[in-house]
Amino acid sequence: MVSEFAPELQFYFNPNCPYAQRSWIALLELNVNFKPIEIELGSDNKTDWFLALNPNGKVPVIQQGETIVYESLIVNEYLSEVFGGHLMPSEAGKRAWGRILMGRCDSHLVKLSYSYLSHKREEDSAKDEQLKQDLEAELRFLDQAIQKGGGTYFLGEELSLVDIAYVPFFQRISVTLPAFKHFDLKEKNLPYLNQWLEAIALRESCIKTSMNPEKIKEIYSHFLKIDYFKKVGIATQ
Ligand SMILES: N[C@@H](CCC(=O)N[C@@H](CS)C(=O)NCC(=O)O)C(=O)O
Repeated sequence: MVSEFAPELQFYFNPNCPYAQRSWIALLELNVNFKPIEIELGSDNKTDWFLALNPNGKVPVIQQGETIVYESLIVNEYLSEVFGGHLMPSEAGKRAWGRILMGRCDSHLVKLSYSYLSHKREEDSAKDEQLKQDLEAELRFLDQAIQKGGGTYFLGEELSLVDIAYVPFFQRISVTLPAFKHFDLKEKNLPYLNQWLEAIALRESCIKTSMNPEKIKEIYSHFLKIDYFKKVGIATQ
C-alpha cells in the first residue's frame, strides 16, 4: 500500500529504458508514492529544463524537494536509504559484494551481451564464437554468484538492489538472444540463474514494469539494423 505520508517524488523516465526500469522497480518495491513523468528521448531530454536536472541528458532522474538524483544505480541506493533500506543487506561485507555485482552488470553483462547481439556472424564467425564464449563465461560467473548467495536471489532469500540492477537486462536478452542469435539461456547449464529468472518472472514489480516481448523484438530489430548499440558505446566495435 502507498503511504499517504510518503514525501512526493517526481520520477522522470521512459518506459522502454532499462536503466529507468531499475528505478521504477525500486520505487514499487519500496512502496514509494511517486509521480511518473514520461520523457521522450531525443527531444524532451535535450531541453534546458531537463539538462538542468541531469546534465547528461539521460533518464532516470528523481527529484525529491531540492534533491535531484540521476544514474540508475545511484538513484536506487538513494531510494533504498531514504525509503526503508531493506533492499540492501545490513552487513557491510554483503553490501560491498552487492555493489561489486551491481557495477559488474553494466561493465560486464550489458557490454558482453550487447556486443554479441550486435555482432553479425556472417562477417566474422570466429569473432562471433569468441563473443559468445565471453558472454557464457559471465553468465557462469553470475550463476555461481547466485549459488554463493545461498538463496533464490543474488544476496540470499530476499530481493535486493543487485537483482533490480540485472532484471531489465535479463528481461531484454531473454527475448533478443533467442530471436537474433539462436542463444537460449534456458538451454544452458545455468541452474541458479534460470531459477532466478523464473522467480523474477513472477514478481509483481518486474511484471508491471516489463516491456512487451514483441515490442522488445521490434525495437531491437531496428536498433540492430542501425548499429545503435555500437554507436552509443554499449557494444564493442
Ligand atoms: N548510466 C545511466 C544510463 C542511462 C541511459 O543511458 N538512459 C538512456 C535511455 S535507456 C537515455 O536517457 N538516453 C538519452 C540519450 O543518450 O540521449 C544510468 O544508469 O542511469
